[in-house]
Amino acid sequence: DGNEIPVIRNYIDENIRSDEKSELFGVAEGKNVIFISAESIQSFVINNEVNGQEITPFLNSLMDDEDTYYFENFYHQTEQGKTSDSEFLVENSLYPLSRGAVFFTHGQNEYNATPEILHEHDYFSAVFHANNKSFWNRDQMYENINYDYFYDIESYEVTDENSVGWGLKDKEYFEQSIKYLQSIEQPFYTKFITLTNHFPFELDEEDKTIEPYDSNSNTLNNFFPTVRYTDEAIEQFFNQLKDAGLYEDSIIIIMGDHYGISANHNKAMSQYLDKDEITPYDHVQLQRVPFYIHIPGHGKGEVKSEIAGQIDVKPTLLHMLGIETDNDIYFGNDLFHDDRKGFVALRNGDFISDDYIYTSDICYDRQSGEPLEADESGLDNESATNACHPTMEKVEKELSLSDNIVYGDLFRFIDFDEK
Ligand code: GP9
Ligand code: MN
Repeated sequence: DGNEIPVIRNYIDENIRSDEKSELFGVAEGKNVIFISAESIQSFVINNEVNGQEITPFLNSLMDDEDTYYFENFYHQTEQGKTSDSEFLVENSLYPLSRGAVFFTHGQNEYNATPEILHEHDYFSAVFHANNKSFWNRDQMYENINYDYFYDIESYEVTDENSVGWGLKDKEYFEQSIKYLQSIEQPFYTKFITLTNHFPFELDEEDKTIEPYDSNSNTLNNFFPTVRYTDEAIEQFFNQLKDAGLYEDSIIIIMGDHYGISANHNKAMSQYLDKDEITPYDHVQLQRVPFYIHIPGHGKGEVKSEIAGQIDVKPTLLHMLGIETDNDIYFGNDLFHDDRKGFVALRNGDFISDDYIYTSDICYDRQSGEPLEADESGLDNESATNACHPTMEKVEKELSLSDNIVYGDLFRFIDFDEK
């Protein structure tokens, strides 16, 4: 019956929300938003090589661009709902569920998602994704959170020649999307979900511009050429946006949705990364995905090292658009604000804090990657793990408050428009 709402609001006011406006508040007011959800791209490929060749030349150059903010310690926070979980995090700044896909199980809940909020600010919103509309229950969820239009597979011309793996190749997909983007009302809020760099990373020979890696994992081996393909597709999309006259008045956000290479490939991964083994600490660090905010003409971009996650996208974006979130309920921070909560919660209760990484019941020093345990300073194992305890409790609390909202459909009881 909504009795928990004051508790939740109190938590947000004390731990999440900041009273002051961030440095970039309003920087993109009235601009179009082009959000690219880049399938399975992990941060370890950025500024890295395979067989002596750059994997992502375009994304590397974008990172150095003066109009771009790149977040090098940005984590995905998804679970079994994969892409749909990342969408849920981005649109709502709520956590997905620890089992199943919230898009399916709670697709009919009341939300206060970004498209709904932007609707109130005269934005037209659309998703572009060349898959069946009901995959991940997207058709229902998108309608529920007020997306104006979903350009699903029916909007694309898909043939044997222009498809590979899961479907329409990314280059074809962007190419075919431009005409729709030109036809919709501005300002728009749009989401583009790529597909080619999806497990098992199939690619036609003619599209392979770099060679696969050589290890016992074909999954990891083939990952690199498909990542490069998507990198080229995004570069091409930037050029098409410029040609279409859509670039200048837009901001472009690129985010990896979740990992592509699971822990099943740790042996090959340790070979690639030239490590003896992938420790639990390394595994958490591999959950970093690229996050770019590109603001044409801004000139003040930089590489940001502060910890961040998908939960932070909604408040960051809304504030950039000059939209206040005083009455909203969300668990992320504006990434352009110094006043932040200091941890990124993974869905399984593991976390990254400014100082520590907690996983597999081990408290690691974040900088060194060394477990805190009995050492010269006389700390016993238990008190070493205790260094992580205060944040463990906060993470647990935050995840459970978010779960209460989803399981209880608590937003039914709130009118977010009333001030
Ligand atoms: C399917 C695409 C991939 O439409 O988003 O989904 P995933 O398997 O990555 O969740
Ligand atoms: Mn995905």
